[in-house]
Amino acid sequence: MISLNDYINQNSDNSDQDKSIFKIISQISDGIIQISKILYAPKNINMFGKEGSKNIHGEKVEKLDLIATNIFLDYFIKSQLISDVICEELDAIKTIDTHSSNKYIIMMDPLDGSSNIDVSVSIGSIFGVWEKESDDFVLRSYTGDKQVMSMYAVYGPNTVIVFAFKNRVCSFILDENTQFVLLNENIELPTNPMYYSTNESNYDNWTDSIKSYVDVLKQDKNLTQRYVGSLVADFHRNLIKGGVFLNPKHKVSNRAKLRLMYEANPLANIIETAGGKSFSNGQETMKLIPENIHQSVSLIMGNSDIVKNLE
Ligand code: P6P
Repeated sequence: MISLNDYINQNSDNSDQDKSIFKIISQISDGIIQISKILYAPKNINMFGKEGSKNIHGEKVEKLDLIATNIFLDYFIKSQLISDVICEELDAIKTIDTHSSNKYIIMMDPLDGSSNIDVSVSIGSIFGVWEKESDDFVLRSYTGDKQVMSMYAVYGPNTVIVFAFKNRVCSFILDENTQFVLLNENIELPTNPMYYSTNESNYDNWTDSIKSYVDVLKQDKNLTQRYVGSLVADFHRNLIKGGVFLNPKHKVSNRAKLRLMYEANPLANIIETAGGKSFSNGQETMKLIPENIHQSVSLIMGNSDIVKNLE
C-alpha cells in the first residue's frame, strides 16, 4: 500500500510549487482525518445538530459546519502558505497571513451537504487552490481554469480523498491505521457512463431545453437515475462510474443553487482533468468570470459525449 506521504515523495519534482501544493494537500488531509473521526466516532453527540444561526445563503448552520471550518483554518494558518480563504460559512474573504511567502488562496466548502448528517447520508469537503495573483484580491482574476489544485473528501462508508494536481486525478482511502493510502493514481471517466443525476422534483422549474435533455437521458437504456442530494456523493459516484450530473437554474427566477467558487469550480477542474466537461450558466464552468465570492451557478457536468451546454 502506498501512503499519501510515499506518493508525495515519489511524485514531487521538488519545485517550490510542488512542495507547497503537496504540503497543502497533506494539511487538508489531516483536517479531513480529524473530521472523519468526529463523524464516525463522536466524543459527544451534542457536536451534531443545528448551531442556531443561518449562513449568508439563509441555510441553517450545523454545529459541524463551524467545527470543520475552524479545523481547516487552523491547518491553513499552520501551513504558512495560505494568504486568504473564501469559505461557504464565512460572509467575507478571510485573510490568514499576507506575508509575501504566503501565496495561495483557498476557496472551500468545509462540509457540503451537512443537512444530511442527521440521516447518515454521505457528505463531503471541497477545496479549490489558486495562486495569489497580486497583493490586492481581485475576484475577477480567479476563474476556475486558473486553479493549481482541486480536492474533495467524501465521508461515506469510508473516507476517500480525491485531488486533481499535475494533470492527474488520484484518490486515497483512509485505512485502519488512520492513514490515507493510494486507491487510484489516475482516475479517468469510464467510456460507458452509468448514471444521470438530478433532482427531478424541480422538473417544472427547468427550461424546455433542460426538460428535453433529461427526457432523452431517461430514454437511454444505458443510463439509470441516481441522486443522493449530497453534491460530493453524487459527484464521486459519477466520476468513478461515469454519468452526467445536473443542478439547473430556475427558468423564471434564474436562481441557481450551487456555488461557483468553492463547489462548481473545484469539481469542474477534477472532472475535466478526468476527461469530462462542465458547464454553468451557458458557459464552460471554469471560464466564468466570478462576480461575487458566494455566487451561485447552474451545473451540468459529466462524460463529454453525453453532457451538453444547454443554457
Ligand atoms: P437540490 C446540499 O444541501 C446541496 O448544497 C448539495 O450538496 C446538493 O447537491 C444540493 O444541495 C441539492 O440540491 O436542488 O437537489 O435540493
